[in-house]
Order: sequence, then C-alpha cells, then structure tokens
Amino acid sequence: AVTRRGSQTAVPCLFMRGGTSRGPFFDARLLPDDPGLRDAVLLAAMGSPDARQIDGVGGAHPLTSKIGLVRPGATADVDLEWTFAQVQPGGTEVDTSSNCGNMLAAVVPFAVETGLLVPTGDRTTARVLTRNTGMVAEITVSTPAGRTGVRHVAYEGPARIDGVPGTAAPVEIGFVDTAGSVAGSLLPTGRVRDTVEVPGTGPVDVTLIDNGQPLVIVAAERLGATGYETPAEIDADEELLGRVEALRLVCGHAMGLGDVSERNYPKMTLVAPPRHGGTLSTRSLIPRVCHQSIGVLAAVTAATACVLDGSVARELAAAVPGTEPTVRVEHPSGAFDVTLARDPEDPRQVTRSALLRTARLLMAGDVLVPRSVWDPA
Ligand code: NQM
Repeated sequence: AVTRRGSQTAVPCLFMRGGTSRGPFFDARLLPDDPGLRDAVLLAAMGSPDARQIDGVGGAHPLTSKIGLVRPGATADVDLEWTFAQVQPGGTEVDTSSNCGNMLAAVVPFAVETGLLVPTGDRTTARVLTRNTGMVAEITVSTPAGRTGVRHVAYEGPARIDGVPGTAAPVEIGFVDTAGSVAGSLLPTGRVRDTVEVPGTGPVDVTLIDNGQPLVIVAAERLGATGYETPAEIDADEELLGRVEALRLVCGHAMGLGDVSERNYPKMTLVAPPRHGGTLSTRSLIPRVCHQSIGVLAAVTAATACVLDGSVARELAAAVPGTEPTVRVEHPSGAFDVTLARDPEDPRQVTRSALLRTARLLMAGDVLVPRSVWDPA
C-alpha cells in the first residue's frame, strides 16, 4: 500500500531491467486515478524535467527514463495489462502513446514478484495487453520451484542479448497483429516507398512503416552519414541531427500522425548494407537521441521492411528468403534477431513475430515523492 514516510509519500515499486531498457514498475492500481496527478507523481519519481533527473530515479537517457504500470487483465483472454510510459529526461510530459517491447520483457517477472500472476510450471506463459496501443503479446518466462516448492522467477540463465552484459534467463516474446500500432496501418501512406521533400535536404526516399513502432526508414547515405557511426558520433553531429529532425517532421504529416515535434515517434532509422553477416545495418534515433541498440518493436518493424519488395530497407538488405525467415537487424552494440511468419498465400503479409529478451529485478522498495506533489491521506 501507499504509505507516509515523514514528509514524503512512499509508493511501492520494483526497479527492473527489461531488455536494454530500465525503470520503475508500479502496480497501476496504487497510483492516483486522476491522470494529471498520476503524471505529476511519475515526473517527480523520475526527477523530470531536470535533464539529469538528479532528484529522481530516472537515468538521464530515454532508455533509462521509462516506467511500467501493471494491473490484472480485465478480460478472460488477457492475463495482465500494462501501460508503458516514456518520460523524456528534460520533458514535462508522460507519453503513453506508443509501445516499448523492451520494458514489456519485465512485465511478467514483475507480476510474479508481486503476486499478480501465479506461475503454473517450470515455464509460465502469460498473455499481456499493452494498453498504449491494444497490442497483445504472449510471453514465456522461466519459473522453477525453489527448495520449499514455491515457484519464483529465474533471472539467471544462458540467454544473451546484445546491449546487456553477460547472460540471463530467456524471456520469449511472440507478437501478433502489431501492424499499424500507432499509424493505423502497416504502410500508412499505402505505399512501400515514398519520396518526401525536406526543407534544406531536397527529395528523400523513405519507407514509412509501422509493425509495432512507427518508423521512418531512410538510407544513411542520403542524409550524409554512413550508417555505421557510434551513437556518440551521431549524438554529437548537430547538422545530421537537424536533417534527421526536419525529415521526421515532414514524415509525421505524411504518416497521418500530425505535428510530431512533441511526440516520441516516428523513430528515425538510418539504414545501410549489413557489415557483420546480418541482414541490415541500423542506427535508430528515439527520436532525437541515438539508441545504443534498437527498440524491440522498432526491430520487428525494420525486419518487416526487409522482406517488403521495393522498400528502402529491402534495397540495402541481404536476402531473407522463406516464409519464416529470421532477420538479423544489426545495431551499434550487436544484432537483434527477429523471426517473422509470412502468409504463404501473400508473403507481403507478416502475420507473427518472435524474439528473445531478458529481464531482471534490480531493486525492490518504495519510490518517495514529496507530499506537496501527492498526499493521498
Ligand atoms: O521499439 C526505445 C527501447 C525502446 C522502445 C525507443 C522499444 C520498442 O529500446 O519496442 O523497445 O524506441 O524509445 O526500450
């Protein structure tokens, strides 16, 4: 329960890593119902809008400034529901309009840790609804019985994901029906390739696509980059960042998303031929800072573009034949494998995707927010 601790309000919280992201997870039912008050509590907990988040638990980077809000499923076909909240470190908004497949990896472990979900065997599978976009994922985690017979989440194991040191227990994630999560359809312009006119840059060929995350896919070369830069090099190149943001604003309108200047999407994906035996090299901007690897649904969406004839990605990618190809999306800290299922009748339709993540409980306790922000008593 939420309690008082001196001059502050203590909100029960598990601090978790989900894939290559990290942040506090809450039982959504413990937070204020009023959306404005809830957001004020979350901003105070993270330490935003201070860009260093020095007075909160945020990590001063978009990947470590994420929040999970978990609750029981409301319908029989869903075990858990969660809302993903993105706070830009220097921002004043709590953005719940898009998906995060990395933080998603920690939802089932959170639910078992807090008793929201009871493990059923050595492996526990749950159907999880992401309320942000209505997406459902089937997630399997390892839940062995301890010496007393009580099952718990295993965090140690042999699975390795690029961007996280060491190995951990696998979190298997399967998605269906991710197309059009935010943009309404897989190809919101109805075309696999568009040429958009960008102030200062001229005509640019792009693929505008959303298979779980709205992406603008553009050849790195066209924006004056190689596509093999480090994130630090991209973040330091203000001219490049200016061209990328100008392109993003134009593409936001083309995708029917309106003015995206204050939105965390579309994510910008600079692509180039693979260099390490994978399918495609990517540099993902989320959307104004370069990702250290790539987002989960961003990887699913980029992988999908790799199998669509005529796309900007397909042109630069290695061939990915078959109806269940594994697409290896290269990124700054390694590669991300996404297995796609394509409709044998119509291979342009990607019907399912599957991938591997890991997660870990890092800290358990309360997050303290000043009573001047929230005093539930
Ligand atoms: O695309 C970062 C991340 C993400 C989102 C971002 C994600 C996804 O790596 O599903 O995982 O794109 O802001 O956590």
